[in-house]
Amino acid sequence: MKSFQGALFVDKGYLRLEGFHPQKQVAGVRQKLLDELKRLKAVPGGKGLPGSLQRLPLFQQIGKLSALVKAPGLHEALVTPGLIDCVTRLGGRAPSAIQDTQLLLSPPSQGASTLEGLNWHVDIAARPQDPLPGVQAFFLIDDVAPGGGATLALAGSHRAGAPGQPSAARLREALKTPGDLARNLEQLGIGIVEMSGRAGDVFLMDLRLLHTPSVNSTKNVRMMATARCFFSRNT
Ligand SMILES: O=C(O)CCC(=O)C(=O)O
Repeated sequence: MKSFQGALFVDKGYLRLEGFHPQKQVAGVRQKLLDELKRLKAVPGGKGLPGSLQRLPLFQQIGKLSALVKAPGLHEALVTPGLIDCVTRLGGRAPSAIQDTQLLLSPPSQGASTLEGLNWHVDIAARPQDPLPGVQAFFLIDDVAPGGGATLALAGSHRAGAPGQPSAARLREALKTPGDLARNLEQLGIGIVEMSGRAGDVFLMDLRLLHTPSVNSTKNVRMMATARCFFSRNT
C-alpha cells in the first residue's frame, strides 16, 4: 500500500481499495450466497421470503437475513494475509484480535433511498486522541450500486471532539437536524461515504467512524460482509 493512502486513512478515517480481491475469488463466494438465497427464496420477487423477515424494521432485516444464510469459508476467502497486511500497516502493528467475518445481506426493494431515519453509530467507545483502536473491513461480494443498501460512513468523524474539530455533540446535532444532511455535514468538514462499488472492492474504516446501514432501493440483494480487527493498546 502506498504511503499516501496511509495519510488519507489518518485524515479521512477510511480507505477504498478498488478490486482488492480478484473477481474470480469473490465470484465463488457470491455463487454460494446466491444458492443459499435461492433456497430461502430471498431473490427479487421472492414471494417466499419469510413473513417474519418482511415484517421486521428495515435494518433488522439485514441481521435476520444474514443469519439465515450459511457461508462456510467466508472468513478465509475475505480476510486474507494480504488484507491483514494492509490492516497491520495502517495500525503500525499487527491486530491483536480479528472477529469472525459477518455477512451483511439486505433484502431487495426496501423502499426509496434516504438519508433520514438512519442508524448512525460507532461500534466501540474511543477518543480521537487515542491510538487507532482498530480497523473494520467491509467487503463487496457483489456489485453494489449507489442506493443499493451499502454501508454509509462519515469521513472525518473519528476526529470529532479533537482540538480544532467540531464537537461530538455538534456532529450528533447535525445528524438529527432535518434538511440537507450532506450540506450540513460538509460545513463541519465531514463527508458521507457510500461503500458502493464493484465485487472485490474493500473498504477499510477506522473503528471510530460513525456509520450506518442504508436502505436498499434496488432489485438486487445487497451482498457485503464485514470483519473487525482490533489493536492492543500495550504493544
Ligand atoms: O449493514 C450495514 O451495512 C451496517 C453494518 C454495521 O453497522 C456494522 O457492521 O457495524
